[in-house]
Amino acid sequence: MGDISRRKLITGGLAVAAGASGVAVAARLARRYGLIPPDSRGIYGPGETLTYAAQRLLGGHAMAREFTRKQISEKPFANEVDPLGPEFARLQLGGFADWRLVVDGMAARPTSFSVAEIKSFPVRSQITMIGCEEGWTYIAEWTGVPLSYILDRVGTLPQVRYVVYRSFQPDWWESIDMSDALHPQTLVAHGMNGAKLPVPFGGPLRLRVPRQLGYKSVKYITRLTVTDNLESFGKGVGGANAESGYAWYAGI
Ligand SMILES: Nc1nc2c(c(=O)[nH]1)N[C@H]1C(S)=C(S)[C@@H](COP(=O)(O)O)O[C@H]1N2
Ligand SMILES: [Mo]
Repeated sequence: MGDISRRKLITGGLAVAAGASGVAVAARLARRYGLIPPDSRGIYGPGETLTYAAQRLLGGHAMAREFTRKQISEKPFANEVDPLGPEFARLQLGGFADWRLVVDGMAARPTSFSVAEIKSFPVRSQITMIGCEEGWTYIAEWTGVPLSYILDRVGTLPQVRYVVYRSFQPDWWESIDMSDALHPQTLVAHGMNGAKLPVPFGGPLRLRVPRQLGYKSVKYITRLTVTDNLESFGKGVGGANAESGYAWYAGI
């Protein structure tokens, strides 16, 4: 059975279960299997819960489509960001030698890495599509270290369920579950199309989450925090975008 029809079947099945046996039963099942996204407000965001649950029941390890070199967009579109300010300019002038990526939270060995250290880790490249919720997309080759490698190095504790990631831009932070965090295509990216990751595209470091919409691929990352809950971060819905009404889970 193709992916699409399987997906319809499972989504439909959950919806039928919700209708037939009551939302409470569906909610109890979803909670039991860890299928409730943080922005669902329990059972009151049934749309978000069904999308997330359906995706996770399909198995978290489906790959985002990869393209060929020929399909790389000639003119990738950098979505404009708010001014980065004088401190960023100082760091950039120094070739980002002073940039740090802090990795903390529920880890055996919390630490921080320089960009040079990150670049010394095993690299993976992939040609994937990034898409904005506003409708445009482009295809690029992204190079970086799998997030799973970094999580391994710091020794995340077994109860960890999410990775929260923050940007140099204080208004930009997001989180993903472990299915996406450990996914082989989720990268701490430092390269794009064979060159250093340009600043407009998030350099020096960007989290690239190709299985979700563009807004989950946060630019200028400075901190990764592993945690077993999202309640203590911001308003408790898992990200700046979810706080302003977008879905926390933006799977594509
Ligand atoms: N720090 C930061 N990360 C960000 C943004 C931003 O404004 N600041 N915009 C997001 C949005 S809405 C999208 S769609 C993508 C755009 O990626 P692009 O500039 O490579 O097209 O970056 C995301 N990451
Ligand atoms: Mo976007």
